[in-house]
Amino acid sequence: MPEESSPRRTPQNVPYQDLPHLVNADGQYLFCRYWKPVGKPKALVFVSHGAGEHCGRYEDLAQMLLRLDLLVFAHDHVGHGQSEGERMMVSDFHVFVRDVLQHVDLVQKDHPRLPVFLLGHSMGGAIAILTAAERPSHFSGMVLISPLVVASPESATTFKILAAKVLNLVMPNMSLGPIDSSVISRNKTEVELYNSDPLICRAGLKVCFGIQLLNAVSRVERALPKLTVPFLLLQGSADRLCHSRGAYQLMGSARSLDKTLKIYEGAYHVLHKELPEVTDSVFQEINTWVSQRTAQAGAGSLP
Ligand code: XOV
Repeated sequence: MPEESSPRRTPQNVPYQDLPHLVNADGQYLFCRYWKPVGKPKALVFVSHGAGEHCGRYEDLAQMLLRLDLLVFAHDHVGHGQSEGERMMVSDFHVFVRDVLQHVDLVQKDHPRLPVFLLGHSMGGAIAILTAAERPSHFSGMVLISPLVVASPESATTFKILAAKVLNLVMPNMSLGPIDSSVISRNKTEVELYNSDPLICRAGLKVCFGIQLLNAVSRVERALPKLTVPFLLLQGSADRLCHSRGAYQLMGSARSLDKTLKIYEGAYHVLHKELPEVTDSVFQEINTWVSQRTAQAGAGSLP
């Protein structure tokens, strides 16, 4: 049968030939997004989304970075959004990291010598940290919005971790239950958008995926003392999905000389979709931080 008659399609049944995409090292098709400035970009930014969500949720952040003349690019991680792979499954957490490095290398081929930044939220933050750790001095900076650094004390008690490890051997596909959407954000509109987005996987987190998240946490912990990339870290004090303890651990352990932490008192997990006073500040902080680090030599002052 000729190839044209059976094109690869997204889980939503759209042919990949009609969409920006890449093929990863396992032959899986990943849906990509690009926000390209009209002129020559000042820098590149890869956006790394979190567990269960997709990169379309970063449209507003990408538009803001685009207005700074940055080329913003992203893909839906394997098992997410419009990419292939069983929903919220990954053979090993490193697959996420490997795919990000492939995409970064691909875009950098067209833009050699431009600085590259990473922006990651939650699980996407853990991916960003591990990506930066794998390529010391490759990345010019990293923006982390409530990154996954420690396992949440609620979802991962010592007992639950042990139970998950045992369960993974006998029932890897058992559900640990879905993320409670009310703890995502205090902004009711954003919780509703999360609950109604067809590209979000709201099914229960499988034991085998929980194990990969725990692997990520322990790899991040080991990577931190080697981390030298400049970063901006934003964290809500009332975050119940990624505890603020993780942010303090990141600040304390990372070797980076240029590191900034901003805590949002009372804010929940998805700071870029929180109450307007929080989200406006998040956008402003990211704008200022990135602007200062992408300015032409002599144009700005840095710590
Ligand atoms: C675990 C386990 C761990 C957004 C995201 C991981 C929130 C969704 C958390 C669960 C079981 C070990 C949940 C939140 C991305 C990180 C989500 C999102 C669960 N943000 N995480 O806008 O990535 O939509 O963690 F065994 Cl560590």
